[in-house]
Amino acid sequence: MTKFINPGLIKTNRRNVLRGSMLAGAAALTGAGAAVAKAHAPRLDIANATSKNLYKAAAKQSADSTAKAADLSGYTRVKQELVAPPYAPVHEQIATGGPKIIEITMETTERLMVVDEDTGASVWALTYNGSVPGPLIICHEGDMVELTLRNPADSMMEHNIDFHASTGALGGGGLTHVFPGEEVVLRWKATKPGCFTYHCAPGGAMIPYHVTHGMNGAVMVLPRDGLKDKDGNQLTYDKIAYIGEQDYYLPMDEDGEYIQYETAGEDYSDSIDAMRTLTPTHCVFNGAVGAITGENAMKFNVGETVLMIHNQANRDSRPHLIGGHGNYVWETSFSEPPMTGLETWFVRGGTAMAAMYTFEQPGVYAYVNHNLIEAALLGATAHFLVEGEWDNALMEQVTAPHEFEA
Ligand SMILES: [Cu+2]
Repeated sequence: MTKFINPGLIKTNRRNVLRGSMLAGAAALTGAGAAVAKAHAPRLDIANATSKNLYKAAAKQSADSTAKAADLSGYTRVKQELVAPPYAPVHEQIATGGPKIIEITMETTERLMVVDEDTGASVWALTYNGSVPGPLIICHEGDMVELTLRNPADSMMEHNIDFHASTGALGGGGLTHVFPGEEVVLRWKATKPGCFTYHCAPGGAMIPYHVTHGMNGAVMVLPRDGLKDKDGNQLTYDKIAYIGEQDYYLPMDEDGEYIQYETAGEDYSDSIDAMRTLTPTHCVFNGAVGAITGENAMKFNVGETVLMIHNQANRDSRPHLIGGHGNYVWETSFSEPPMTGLETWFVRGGTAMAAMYTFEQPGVYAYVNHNLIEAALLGATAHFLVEGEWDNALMEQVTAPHEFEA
């Protein structure tokens, strides 16, 4: 079947579309992408209307498909209430009962977000459910995820979703294009256990534009019998810390001040220029500088085990827990035995991964991208505040700092 993908609804032209297309061959140009709008005055209504008719045609084609209906017998339907990061939805670590169809709903909310209060940097974030990253989705291998994706009527742009955990149709991206005021329902089967990213992928240069405006998140597909070490022993966690690392490329004026925009999408051409540098102005955890530091620190107790899920949809990262370790680290699949005792681990750009640690000492732990420039200057730092009894056997300040005699 054919799906029409409009690679750009805002201030674009055919040359940009072709140069930016990551879906050559998969994307049929609609011509709407050639509707060049004036800078800062995108004629989205025209572009949207043109594409909409083509989408309707594609939907009809899809409806005429002769493919066999999926056998849903044996599945139980459940709803998963998604929650804002850094928290995880209520879930079972070890699946009880048979496979489930997990119903979730996400809205493609476009909202102005402050990225750094100190500099006034802000972004018209493109989000799933209003947060950067989008909410964490959790299921088990063999379950189906049934997503209702709703694009609010007051949105400026079309959106969709590509689930790296799914199989077919550009990860569902080809079947989920929704224009403002539309909703779509996609069901996909979780066949591979692990943590996976999901992100918006409307086509062409709009793909990195949406992804670097916050439109990404993670799915965790647990093995039905839960996590195991290399010898098959059960591993469980007490809490999840869901970290979405976001690289932003925010346009600046000649004076080096961050430009403020009136509406979502207005920064499109400036953003494309900034993105071309491949040099992010910010690398932050959960949308903004300080989103998980200071008063926003996550709280744990000594003896608690945390599963740190790290999502980076666009760029490599190297998380490190200062003062702790990755006791068990799954950089790729839950089918592989976890690596153990890591100091720093790796997030391939375009993935989510998991690391497990049990706290042994109280205090403040900094969870950072150990490119320390990105951690300290660009924002990639989170704080974990851990309470409990200090263990002198593990560490002790034998003598406090004092002047020594020369
Ligand atoms: Cu989008």
